[in-house]
Amino acid sequence: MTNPIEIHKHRHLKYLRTEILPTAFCSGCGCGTILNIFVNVIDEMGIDPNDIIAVTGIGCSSWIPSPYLAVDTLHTTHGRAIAFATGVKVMKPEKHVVVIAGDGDLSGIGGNHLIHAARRNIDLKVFLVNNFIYGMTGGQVSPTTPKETKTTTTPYGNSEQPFKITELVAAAGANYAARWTTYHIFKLKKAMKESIEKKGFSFIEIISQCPTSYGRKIGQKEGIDQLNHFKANSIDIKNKEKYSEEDLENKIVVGKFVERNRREFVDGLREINKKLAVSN
Ligand SMILES: Cc1ncc(C[n+]2csc(CCOP(=O)(O)OP(=O)(O)O)c2C)c(N)n1
Ligand code: SF4
Repeated sequence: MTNPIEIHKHRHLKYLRTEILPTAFCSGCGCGTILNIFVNVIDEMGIDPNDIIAVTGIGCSSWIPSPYLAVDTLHTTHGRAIAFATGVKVMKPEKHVVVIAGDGDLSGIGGNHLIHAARRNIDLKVFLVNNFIYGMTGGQVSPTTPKETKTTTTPYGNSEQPFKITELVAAAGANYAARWTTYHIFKLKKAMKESIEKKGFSFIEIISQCPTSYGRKIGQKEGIDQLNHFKANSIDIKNKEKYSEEDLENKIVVGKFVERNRREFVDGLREINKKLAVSN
């Protein structure tokens, strides 16, 4: 009899570039978990990989779609994934255009593209992998690094206020914005499905572990230490009111922050084109 685990394994291999496996991610990194969840999502939703265009920037998280996903991918420059993805979506609105990249990439150098894509409400699915650091380059401070944290570029502690990215994207106008962690695999999977089904700018901030460039600097040496931290410190957005603003500083608020049905950007362009065609 065929081993069911083998069947399971083979069903998902068609979504991956098997010739370059295993991945280059460090042991215990959250990037592998996110890749795994995304592959399960497209498989369970029955999405044809030919209908996905994955766009990414530069960083460890940017390696989740490229080179590992066996879909059309655009591996762009640092911070510019959303700008490229915007062009792709305008020209190929029938495709699922998915962006997966890091907090440094999407909220640092690419922060402006992020807020304006949310404001335009363009139908991109953006999965921002927040490991609180510039992982690939060895642990420099990022816009999401918590206050007081010692990094290679803040050796005496980070004096800056970190971004609350999900709140920022929700306020900028996205149709869907949620935050989950790599500990919440089933909830994250459900959120990815919801975000793909939702037309408009859909955003999930995925809090993820980087034991190599972040965890070991904050006393959480192994990936599992960071997962335990996520588990112990996450609170559901539904219970947020029970906490003071000060208490919330050290918590990870998870859940769906916004879901609405504002007009999508490419649809808006089409409406204008139609009006122009009638008047000419
Ligand atoms: C224009 C430009 N500036 C800087 C870099 C160097 N660089 C490469 S990856 C990276 C940051 C990666 O951090 P993040 O986007 O958070 O991804 P992670 O590696 O943590 O997943 C930087 C600064 C670059 N490649 N291009
Ligand atoms: S440096 Fe960090 S983010 Fe990059 S692969 Fe290693 S653990 Fe993952």
